[in-house]
Amino acid sequence: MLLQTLKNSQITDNEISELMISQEKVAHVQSNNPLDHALLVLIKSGYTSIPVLDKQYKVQGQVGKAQILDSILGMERIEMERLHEYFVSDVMTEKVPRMKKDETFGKALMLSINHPFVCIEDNDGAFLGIMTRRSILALIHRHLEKI
Ligand code: 2BA
Repeated sequence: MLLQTLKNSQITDNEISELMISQEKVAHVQSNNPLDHALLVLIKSGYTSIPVLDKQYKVQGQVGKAQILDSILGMERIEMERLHEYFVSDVMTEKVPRMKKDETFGKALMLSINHPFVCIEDNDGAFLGIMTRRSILALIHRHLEKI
């Protein structure tokens, strides 16, 4: 019933843009960045995990605090002095949910079940921004209020 309502409701281009945090506001790193830089960006931004982009602003994957700390976990302590030995490419995962801007809201909703954010790309694969679980839930809430 809810899904049908959402499928039938016209989610306009405007709303998709509204949902998206645009690229310039998304905290991100590049795969050739040293790991200490990536940890700094993650700590300063407050996010658990952020997109990894290449020089052409194409999505390569994502990296999170847990992966970084795991890579420098010693037998008895976190060996922070080893941070500069690694690059983002050593610990990132290429698994990142992604979709094109003109794909359906249903796809974004489905992806957000298992992922806190979805990367949005244009037809050439350039990174446009992210759609977060929070903005997807907010849109559903807005549509439910209209029923
Ligand atoms: P998390 O970092 O695990 O954040 C989970 C939720 O906690 C966020 O959900 C948000 O509601 C809140 N939160 C965390 N850090 C925050 C902060 N610095 N300021 C305000 N609220 C904060 P969502 O907003 O749905 O975001 C889902 C995921 O999308 C985040 O997961 C993060 O991985 C990513 N994300 C969100 N905004 C981002 C941005 N501007 N740059 C990079 N990644 C972002």
